[in-house]
Amino acid sequence: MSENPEGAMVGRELERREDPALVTGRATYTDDLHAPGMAYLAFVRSRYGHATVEDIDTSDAEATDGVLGVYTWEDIEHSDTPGTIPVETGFLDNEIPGHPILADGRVRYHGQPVAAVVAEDRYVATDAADAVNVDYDRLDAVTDPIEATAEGAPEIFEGVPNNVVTVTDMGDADATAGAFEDADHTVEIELENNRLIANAMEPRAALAEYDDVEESLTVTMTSQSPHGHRGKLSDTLGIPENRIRVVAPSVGGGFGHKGHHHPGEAVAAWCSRELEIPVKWTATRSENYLAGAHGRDHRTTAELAFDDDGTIRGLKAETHAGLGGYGLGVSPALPGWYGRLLASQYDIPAIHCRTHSVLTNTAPVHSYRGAGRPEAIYVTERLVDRAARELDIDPAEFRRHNQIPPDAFPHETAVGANYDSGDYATALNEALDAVGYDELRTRQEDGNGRVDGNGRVDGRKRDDGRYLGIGLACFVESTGGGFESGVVRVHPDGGVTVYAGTHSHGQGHGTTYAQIVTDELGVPYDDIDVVEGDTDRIPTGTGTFGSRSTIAGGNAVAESAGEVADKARRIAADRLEAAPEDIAQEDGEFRVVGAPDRAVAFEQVASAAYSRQLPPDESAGLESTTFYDQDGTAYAFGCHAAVVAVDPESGEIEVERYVAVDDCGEQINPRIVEGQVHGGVAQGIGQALYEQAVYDDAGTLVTGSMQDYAIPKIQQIPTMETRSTVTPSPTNPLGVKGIGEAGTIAAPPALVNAVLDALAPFGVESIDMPLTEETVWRAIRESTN
Ligand code: MCN
Repeated sequence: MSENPEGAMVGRELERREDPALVTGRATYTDDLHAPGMAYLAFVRSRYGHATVEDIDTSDAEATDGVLGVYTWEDIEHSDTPGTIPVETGFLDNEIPGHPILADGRVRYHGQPVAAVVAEDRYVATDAADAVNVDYDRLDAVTDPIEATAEGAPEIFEGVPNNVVTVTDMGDADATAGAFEDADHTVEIELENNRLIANAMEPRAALAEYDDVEESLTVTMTSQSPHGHRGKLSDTLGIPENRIRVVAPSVGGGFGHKGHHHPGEAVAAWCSRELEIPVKWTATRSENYLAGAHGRDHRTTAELAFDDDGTIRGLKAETHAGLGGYGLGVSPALPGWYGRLLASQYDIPAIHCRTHSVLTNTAPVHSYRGAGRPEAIYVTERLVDRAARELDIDPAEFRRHNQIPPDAFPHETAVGANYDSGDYATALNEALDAVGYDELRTRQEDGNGRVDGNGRVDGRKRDDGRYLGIGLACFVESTGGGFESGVVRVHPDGGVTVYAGTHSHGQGHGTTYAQIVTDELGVPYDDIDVVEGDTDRIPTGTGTFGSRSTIAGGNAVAESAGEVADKARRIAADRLEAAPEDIAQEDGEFRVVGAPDRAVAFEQVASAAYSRQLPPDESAGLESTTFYDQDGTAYAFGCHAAVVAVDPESGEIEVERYVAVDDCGEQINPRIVEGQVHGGVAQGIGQALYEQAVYDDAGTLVTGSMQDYAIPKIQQIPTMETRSTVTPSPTNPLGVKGIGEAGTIAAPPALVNAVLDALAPFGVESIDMPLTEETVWRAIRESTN
């Protein structure tokens, strides 16, 4: 690493350089863009959850002034385009076709695109879409993933018996059964991981521009994974990848669902090719609710086996995961991977998890911030609390007793996860210390000696009539994975551009990648630009999801920067007639050690790299490309603690304290790390207390707008107290682990455990998210009656 003129930048709490444009409204989003001659696309969407499409009458829409085209599946079929977003079926038990970009005679979820209308004006397009008359024959619908597997349930795809696309077993069923037989105690819980909808500031949008002379397509769109979208557009439209450019400008957040390929972008591209004009589509918020990929939707029965002294012997889980009406990409396989994290922080000798991936008449389900890890940790942390209560052991003590000790890493769990490094007890202790755990428990126990009507001591009850609850969530999070490209290019004037295959949509890569490169290269931070989100400027990329960017993209740009720094040093040595090992880099110059007057500026070296002044065995140019592939998975971890006050009369919950202790290895920028924790916890609070996508029995989404689907407002988010520990990851040279999803993983179990703790005097043992006032009130009434 070179000496930076400004001192080391990695580890500094720099403000995000991208924020001024974002917070002053000057950033460019897809819907801000206008192309000459551009037309607007609107969809006719299915009104029903399950139906055959008998007839589509487009005549009124076609006759509307300003309408340029009205299209159905027949038009797609006749255009000799595949027209179907593929499902990666190789690993599935059942062959399911992909998602047709317009309905091919059947609709399988409310909101599925049935026809497309392109018009000169956005409002004309919407009105004309309303004028399309679709004749449906309704079919019975099923929206619950357990009911969908029952005998006689409506069949969603032919050839997929009981709507089960695949069943995945993880761990050792026999060993787990043995552990359960031998253990002193077992507890069982049933729980639902509620279905969620992503709420980015800009809903999904695409501006498609087909060039019929070049036979090439440019799609500017809300993407977390531009190269991934390019590949899917290629498959769906039959256009080779080298003729497609995907650009992702500011997207206003993604939270997972902008990594998946939906019909909207592909239909916009198809219409642009058909009409030979640019076509823009911007989903309304309600369209995003109806037909953007949803998240979670697990129903689980789980059991824990443990001994009198609190030692966990085994864990069993059986999960039905709703996939929605179609698979999208790898979505049918995703539920099968979730079991990989069920060991959480604990040394559990035997685990078995069976997951059923089930079609339902609902919007497709794919990854939503956390993608399987929140679901797994929720199961384990709920079980652990339940077991501690069964033994009347303090839940912190129960956890501590079972945590994998720091000297046991690397550690392979019973479900095959290879934990790289960890110090779980320290994170737990930090959280307990920060929240003042012992004092809170003493306060709960002492209470004021009240006895409720059933003769139970309710020490948790406070003078204001509300009940005090404390909840913990210890967690691990698999982060990183896949290769990533990182290019560092020094221009002849010494300026630097960094290109990475990831995409920042709120994470601040423009800041953190520049921090990494400035340290490696020894050039000023402000001289480094970071470019992401353009398949024509970046060689290739996997994209941003799975909290992988810092590990994969960060190490890719670090390695490239290191190679460029080595070459710059060799060129400087040649110009200074010294050996490279005798060259030091200081204050933007290369100097011969011991001869400070013999120096050459970085700019001169850059210029020499593009001239005939190169050393004889050096090639021209000063840039490097790395395709970085991480060695294993980095497991971030932490412990979050929530303190709640629950009013038993109204069911209202107040989150009085929220403490987050996170460990993401070395931190590039602690301020950004903290911001990521804040955002993730806010989303986790949303899942725990407010959010749920609800369908009625006919498959109609009844939470189709922000009036019905409650995302938390700022006054519902408590002030968070954040701390961190640092356990470097041996999987990568920067020693980093991801942080982008930690909050969504930890907050739901911390909060639900806190509320169950508060409700213990009422005998409430289980409750499902979201913990609305009504849910809490009913749980109290049902358990005390
Ligand atoms: N970071 C760091 N040191 C570390 C780890 C991370 O300084 N040890 C910094 C990174 O350099 C980066 C940020 O923290 O600037 C997040 O990094 P990382 O954990 O690698 O996660 P990704 O950048 O891959 O982001 C993905 C993750 C996911 S999967 C979702 S979903 C998500 C999230 O991040 N969606 C977000 N955070 C979001 N934040 C915003 N504002 N908007 C979204 O849509």
